Amino acid sequence: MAKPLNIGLVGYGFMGRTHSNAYNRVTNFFDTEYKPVLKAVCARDAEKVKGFADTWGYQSIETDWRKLVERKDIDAIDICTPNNLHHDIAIAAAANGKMILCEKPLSMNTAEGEAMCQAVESAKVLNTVWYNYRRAPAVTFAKQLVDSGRLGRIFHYRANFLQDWTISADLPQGGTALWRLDAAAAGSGVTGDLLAHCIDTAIWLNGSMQNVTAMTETFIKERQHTLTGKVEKVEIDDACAFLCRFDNGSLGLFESTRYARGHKALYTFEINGEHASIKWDLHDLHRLQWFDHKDESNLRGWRSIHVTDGDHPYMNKWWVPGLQIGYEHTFVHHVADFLEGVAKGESVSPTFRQALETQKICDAVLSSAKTGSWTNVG
Ligand code: SOE
Repeated sequence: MAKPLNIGLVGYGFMGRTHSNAYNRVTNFFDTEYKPVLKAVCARDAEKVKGFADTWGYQSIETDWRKLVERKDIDAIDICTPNNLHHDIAIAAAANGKMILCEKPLSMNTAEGEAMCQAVESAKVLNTVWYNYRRAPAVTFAKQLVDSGRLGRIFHYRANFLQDWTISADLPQGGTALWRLDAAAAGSGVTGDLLAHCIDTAIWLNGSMQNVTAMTETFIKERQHTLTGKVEKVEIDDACAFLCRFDNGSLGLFESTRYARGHKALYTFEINGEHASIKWDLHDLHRLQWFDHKDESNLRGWRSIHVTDGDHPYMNKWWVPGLQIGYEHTFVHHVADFLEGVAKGESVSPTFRQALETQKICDAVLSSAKTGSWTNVG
């Protein structure tokens, strides 16, 4: 019989649903020593949070996160709130000895993130940040290929995260679902929301970055604010592009926007090495593109690997070879790894400290966009 791990979730938006789904499904597929128990969900609106609790199977509700983090029957706090609450909730949860799973990005900025790292490290509580794309089997497989050295020396790393949902000038900022457009709640725009994913994957696959040079743009300068009802200045970046130099000497090129008409969530990355190249695309997330210069010259070409076989990462837990899985499974994998970490008493990657590196890069990118100069990372 698996041991219970009592979860207290704060926030019930899109991410609250992806995490709750993962907690509910994980032990159907993964044989873990611990089983998540959905003890409580917390949000300000009692009626709505009750509805969420009923839908997903939470045993109780809270309307004040301070009460939730103090509850003796909670083992782990899952933070799914807008970014401006991550810091306070994490610090209080750590002070109460809770394990913490925090949505990305870790924090509003490096200073907050550093304080959060110190809090979990001095309280010695297990911690992780939900950079979920690391656990798409094709991305984990890319990591195995890079680590095996098969690509040889890496020359280039290229990533995009393109969306198109904020093009309309009539879209307001702030409030439920639209807090991502409000700098006071989100900290930044596409840099913290989308490029943070690209950066997390990049430093995982290709190592640390030394310095960056960036440009940002806010195409729609004013929007109605849902909370105040007034037309207010938009302070987030709608688009951001940056160049960087990695510690291993390779060059990086990153672009993100919410103004690429036709693209809903096109996250792609490509790595070019001396012997081989890799490409991945979130719209086709169960495939990894692989080009190997060692192939016979007349047979050389890009292979499209269907990452669904039993010897591909995580895939022996799901259906049979050839049958693919999708987006929500990345969260199930994160929970499965987290539970394995709990059994061993270890935090799983990315830990708060590892996610702080992404935060530092985001800060360097935003600072470089302001000054127009190359900026060293933290
Ligand atoms: C924004 O639209 C968003 O939902 C991000 O917040 C998520 O992190 C990303 O995975 C998909 O897009």
